[in-house]
Amino acid sequence: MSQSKAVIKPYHHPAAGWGALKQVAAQLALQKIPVKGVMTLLSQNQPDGFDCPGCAWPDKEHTSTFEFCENGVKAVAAEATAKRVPPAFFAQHTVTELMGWSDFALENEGRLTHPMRYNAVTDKYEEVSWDEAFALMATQLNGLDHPDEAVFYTSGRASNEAAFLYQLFVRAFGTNNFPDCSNLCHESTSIALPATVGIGKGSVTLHDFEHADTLLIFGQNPATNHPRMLGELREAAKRGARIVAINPLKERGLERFADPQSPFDMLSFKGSKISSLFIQPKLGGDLALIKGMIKFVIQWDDEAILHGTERVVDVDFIAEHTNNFAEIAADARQESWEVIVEESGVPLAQIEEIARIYATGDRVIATWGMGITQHKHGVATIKTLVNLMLLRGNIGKEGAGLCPVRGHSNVQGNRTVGIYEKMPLEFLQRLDQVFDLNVPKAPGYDAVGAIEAMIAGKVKFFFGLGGNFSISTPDTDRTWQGMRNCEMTAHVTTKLNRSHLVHGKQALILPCLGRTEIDTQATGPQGVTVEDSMSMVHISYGMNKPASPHLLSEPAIVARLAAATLKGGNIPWLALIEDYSKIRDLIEQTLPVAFKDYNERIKRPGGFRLPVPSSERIWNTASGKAEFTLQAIPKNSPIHQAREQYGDQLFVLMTTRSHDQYNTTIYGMDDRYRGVFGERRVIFMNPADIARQGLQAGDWINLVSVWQDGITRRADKFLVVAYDIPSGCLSGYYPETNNLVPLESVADDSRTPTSKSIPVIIEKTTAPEVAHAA
Ligand SMILES: Nc1nc2c(c(=O)[nH]1)N[C@H]1C(S)=C(S)[C@@H](COP(=O)(O)OP(=O)(O)OC[C@H]3O[C@@H](n4cnc5c(=O)[nH]c(N)nc54)[C@H](O)[C@@H]3O)O[C@H]1N2
Ligand SMILES: Nc1nc2c(c(=O)[nH]1)N[C@H]1C(S)=C(S)[C@@H](COP(=O)(O)OP(=O)(O)OC[C@H]3O[C@@H](n4cnc5c(=O)[nH]c(N)nc54)[C@H](O)[C@@H]3O)O[C@H]1N2
Ligand SMILES: [Mo]
Repeated sequence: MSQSKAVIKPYHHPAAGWGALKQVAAQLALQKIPVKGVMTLLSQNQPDGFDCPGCAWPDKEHTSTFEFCENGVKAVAAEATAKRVPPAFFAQHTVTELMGWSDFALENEGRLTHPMRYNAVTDKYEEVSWDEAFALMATQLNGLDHPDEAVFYTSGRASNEAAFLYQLFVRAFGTNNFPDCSNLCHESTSIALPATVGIGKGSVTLHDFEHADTLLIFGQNPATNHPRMLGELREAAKRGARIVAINPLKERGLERFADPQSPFDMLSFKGSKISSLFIQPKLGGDLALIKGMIKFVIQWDDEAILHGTERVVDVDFIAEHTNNFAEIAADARQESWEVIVEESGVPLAQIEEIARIYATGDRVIATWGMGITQHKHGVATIKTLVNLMLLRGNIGKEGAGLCPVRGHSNVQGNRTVGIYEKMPLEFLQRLDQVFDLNVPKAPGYDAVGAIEAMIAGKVKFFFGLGGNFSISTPDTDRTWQGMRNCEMTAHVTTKLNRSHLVHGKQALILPCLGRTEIDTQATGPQGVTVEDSMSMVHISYGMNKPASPHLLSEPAIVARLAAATLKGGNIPWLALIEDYSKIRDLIEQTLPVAFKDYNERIKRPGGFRLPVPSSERIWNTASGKAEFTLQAIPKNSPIHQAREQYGDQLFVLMTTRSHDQYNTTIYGMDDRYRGVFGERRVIFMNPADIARQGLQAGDWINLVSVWQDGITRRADKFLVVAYDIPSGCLSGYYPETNNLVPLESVADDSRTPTSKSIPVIIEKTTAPEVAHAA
């Protein structure tokens, strides 16, 4: 009999609702947060409060009353935890022993309190002073043969102030090696949008959500990952807007939602209906599906021309604002319906239905997440979506536009202020001017490039400003080999995680303040600024007492590292952190248009919006117009090739988040809306596939990747769960399945790992010997 504690029980309630309140109570208990701590949670996203370290979804006005968000509360509770990891903890446990702990168990120990240094003789981390830690890193950095032997990772939670100082230090040191979490996330968006609409950011604001009549939600699970977005969706649905969810997995959270602030929703137990139509393409089928929608629109438009009725495409917009309409219209006319249906996995009648919804909407917003970006053809899919939206002028008008939904709370801001391995030359030259530098101009390593270089022994120093690089990245076994090749690894961090255990020959843990904590510098408490997914920049003040008196802020860590490493130079690193408004002044000097009157404008409640020209129908492309681009439906991808070899034994695996995690931070073992409790090693599978494989729900399987490079990649012992997912598709959780993603399996042009399309075969196995410890 299986010893797993798994309970599989379909969820029939709406998203949020009472379940959310129950989970919040459980999380507060787990983090040992007393009732008065709840006040902290309530001050998040208030005018004088801190920006929620959860997702990048914007706040209503940033001044409105508290919006309840279950996963926001979990994110804050995880940081505000009363539990601590002092040096005494490390004295008791070797790194080898800690490697046997689960990711949940590691972070569940609580907040790190002191800087720590790895001692290879005892295999333990030991307390080190900050001065010593900075001196060690400076010696290591200055001893490299070339600055490019160092890489500097960023996780998108760092503030604009920390990120700007960081990129300035790293470039002054001499490299553009900036792998970041964006490389693993929305990079496909950041490549597709500038080429087509002139800027890599979304064009909509919350105001547009209030005026849209049609919403297309592609490849995104807002009930779990952007719960506050459900408020906008519920309002839209109530207004009569049509909402279409496009997702291979029947995500319960996209169907109904109970707003904890609405007594009616809560007492009726039913909540509000969200999506009016749920389309289930096969994994990676979106490009073909969108092309099918375009083909219908063109067909109906051709009929309108023939009959002299009102045109279906927006003729004036196309003429004034776009290029290449004739080419993509001709391409759509010649595309075969068979190919569209086969490659999308969506029946023709449904493609027609969603196309009709699109074509009859006057104000359409398209949103997307990781279900679109993390595919080999992620960039091409987003460009195809832009084609669709341009057809009817759905960009740059009220109630319509492009809405990539970002992940980390300041991932977009990090890019704006320079965290990018190939920042535009204009920005780099500006740094030279403002700071009298000669920063390197050649592109650095992205995330995948950094791992390849580490494996090849070309990188000796790894520095992480937040995040959990060892397991948020693909090809875990090989990534670990790369990390262990380094001479030194150092992580700025709040909690113990796997990346501290998979370390270089020397290793440092540098514990920092979280965003919820009061950051006191020479001139008093400091605020930091962040940019949300809709380009709104606002200030955030911590309210909690720091978890330990030995913590430094992220800007302080960067400034002190810079001061220790770069002798001479004219940047007064230590003076800059006395008052963060000085850092903001430097950001303004570097980017004078976007950040004009930076320090003044953040005083306004809600902050200010950075310029997004596409919102105004100004297209910063080479031609000055929005570009329709020709995109082919992929017919010979690694998935097609693997299927040729393995037939219906071949499955395509996606890796997603459960409801109880924040990326690699695991809050608990449940995935409430998908009806899974007490187990993370599960694989969702179509019932007919389960039968065809001679399996039953509740059996255990191993997964093996199909990739032609002679490397065996496997992930063992997963429980089979029957689910409403297309035949041939599987879903499992990240990071347990990351070892299956080949490092070389990246999206064309953006190099984002293809975390949503991994070709695998399955093997039946037996239940694990012992239940997977929490
Ligand atoms: N609570 C919580 N909030 C978070 C995070 C978290 O881990 N926990 N992470 C943050 C981060 S960094 C990010 S990037 C975002 C991620 O938020 P999401 O973009 O929602 O990310 P995933 O959980 O990976 O879910 C991807 C969704 O896409 C669907 N999907 C997969 N493949 C395809 C496909 O081929 N086509 C279509 N149409 N759909 C597909 C999946 O079924 C799933 O519903 O959330 C952010 N917010
Ligand atoms: N297979 C697969 N892999 C994926 C994905 C997927 O969908 N599937 N998604 C990808 C995506 S979208 C992303 S964004 C990446 C995320 O990758 P990362 O950003 O690298 O990972 P996180 O899990 O968000 O980082 C968590 C750690 O950040 C630290 N931390 C938390 N708060 C702070 C803080 O305020 N300051 C500092 N310095 N540290 C802090 C804590 O120590 C915690 O352990 O993962 C990617 N990997
Ligand atoms: Mo992300």
